[in-house]
Amino acid sequence: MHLARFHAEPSIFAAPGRVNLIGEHTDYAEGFVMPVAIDFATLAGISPRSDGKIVLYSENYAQERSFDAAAPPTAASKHWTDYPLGVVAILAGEGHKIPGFSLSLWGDVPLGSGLSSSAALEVATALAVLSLIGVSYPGPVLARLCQRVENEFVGANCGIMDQFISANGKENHALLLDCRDLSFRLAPIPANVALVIANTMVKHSIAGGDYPTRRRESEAACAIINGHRGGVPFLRDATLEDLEKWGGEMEPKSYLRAKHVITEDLRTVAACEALLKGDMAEVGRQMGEAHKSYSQDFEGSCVEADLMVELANELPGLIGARLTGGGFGGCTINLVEASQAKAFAEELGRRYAAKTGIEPQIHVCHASGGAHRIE
Ligand code: GAF
Repeated sequence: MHLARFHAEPSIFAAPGRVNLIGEHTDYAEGFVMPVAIDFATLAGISPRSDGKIVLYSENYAQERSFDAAAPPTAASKHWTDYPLGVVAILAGEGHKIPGFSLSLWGDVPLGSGLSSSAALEVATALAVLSLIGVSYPGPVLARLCQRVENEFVGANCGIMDQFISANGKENHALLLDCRDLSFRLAPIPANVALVIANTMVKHSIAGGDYPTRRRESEAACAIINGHRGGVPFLRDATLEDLEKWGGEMEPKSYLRAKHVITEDLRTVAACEALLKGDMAEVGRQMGEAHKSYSQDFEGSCVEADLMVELANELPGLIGARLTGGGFGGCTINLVEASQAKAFAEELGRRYAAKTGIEPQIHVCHASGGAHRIE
């Protein structure tokens, strides 16, 4: 498509979406997450132009937009171009001179389903633009730049998980990330375990509404603990004892949000240890606990996602199920014995549709590699 539209052979880059196995709303609290890159991805094809323009084309939206490379927009406009333009703005802010280029985008990460379509778009675009200007950054640095696109350009107050796994994922592995220093451990996913992603079809968004509210509530609890004993700039540094001591001074909702975040860090590290030992029953148990905490204490779930998890728990082959991603809709992640995955997916879809009248999309996936150039 790029060649036909722009009459130039593109360099092509791919960046995957992600599913988070465990560790929700812990990344911006400098805690732990354990995501996996998935088979859905965004592709970005790029070629230079000599007319000083940045021309962006989205195959998904069937839309082309043109900008002046010498003076690209510096503010978001709630349009899909915000993501590639945000990448341009952040890279320009880093001192890179951005030349004219044509960029074609195509992706199959389902939009608004909590599988990080926007992170995939940012990372694919960043790799493409960086290759054009002959710059290469280590994966963690690339992830941080793309997180800044969300925080500083798009205006979404997210953490680093999604961009990090898209840039650094490894095939057949989950990645335990310490969001404080960006160190990570890779834990192999056994070949007899499938990732079944079940889309509730309830739209998820982090840009407005509940995501920033939850973040504020949990940070308010952190500030109270920090006010008492210091050394707790983030909930990562707080303990359950802290919560018991000073929880009475917190708004009840803040207390519950903090309880989720503090216990989620413990569960996430425990789940990684279990995965490294091949103890899948323990991984599944931690995921089950994580869902309860996400739903009841963090109030980050919704009726449909709770139902999807409940139905999964009735089916043979399930290892663990929970709502994944930013919350309030989107997808559940189910670890399922591979030999049963197809039957599990069909039956889950059938039961969910029968109860809700909503036809869910259910995907049997595997852990894919991180962003790369397609030769
Ligand atoms: C969204 C955000 F983008 C992540 O940074 C993370 O906070 C997640 O929600 C919740 O764990 O995906």
